[in-house]
Amino acid sequence: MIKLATIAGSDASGGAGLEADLKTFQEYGGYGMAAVTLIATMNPHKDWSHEVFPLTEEALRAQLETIFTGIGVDAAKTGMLATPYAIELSAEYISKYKVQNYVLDPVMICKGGNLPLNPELNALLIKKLLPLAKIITPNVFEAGQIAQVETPSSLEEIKEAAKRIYDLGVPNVFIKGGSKLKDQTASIDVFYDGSDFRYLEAELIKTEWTHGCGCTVAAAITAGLGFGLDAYEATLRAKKFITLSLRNSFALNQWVGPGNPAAWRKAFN
Ligand code: PXL
Repeated sequence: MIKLATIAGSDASGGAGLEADLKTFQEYGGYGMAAVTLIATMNPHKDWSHEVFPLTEEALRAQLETIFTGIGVDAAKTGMLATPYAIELSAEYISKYKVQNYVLDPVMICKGGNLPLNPELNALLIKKLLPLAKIITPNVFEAGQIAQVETPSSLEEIKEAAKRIYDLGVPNVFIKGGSKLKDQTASIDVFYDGSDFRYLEAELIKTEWTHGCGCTVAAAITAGLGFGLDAYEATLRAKKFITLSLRNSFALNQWVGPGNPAAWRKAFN
């Protein structure tokens, strides 16, 4: 059995965070495990505003012991970390167990969230986790923050940000969210491995129900790596996975709608 781990927040609504990761791992046929960094809740009495409840350092370390020391992984990803100790502990376990297939999804904010952007936390993430990752998967906003440029708003700017992020010491960069660029008629994401830029293009799906899709892409790449694909092959497959998921996204209520990772199995069975 291929073992896949996520170190991430729990999204009580089920669409993002470790819930999205585990659903995706399952669709790929892997065995999913999760170390919970925090619990995110959404308040139906306050317009679905988010609240975040971090778990203690002790609780996080105990989970990492279970997963990395007690079981072992073929691939792992990190999502919303939100405390310095979650970053430090993730780096400690990924290094100690020499996890080669580590995907860094640098989650900084989530839509509707009231988490303030935290530059010190982002700097720590770049210092401790970026050098350990096989691939980093920022959206355009996160790419701008990491590259220390304005949020890219053209393909040229995305490429420039990808280069800068690569130069920080990560071998593969995948910038998600090219669908948000001006005048876009297709959804274009950019993959960069230090030599070639590759554009991953799919139909532009016009939906506001995109909750959790960033997490899902990173989880799909993690699963692909765990099953032995290289970083580019894993990213190509993840792009197919998210396109299907988005084509089948749906509303949970008036505020939120997730992609649908189960669309994958329906398409192939
Ligand atoms: O989609 C970003 C995200 C990641 N992780 C958790 C979240 C969210 C957004 O809601 O709740 C736990």
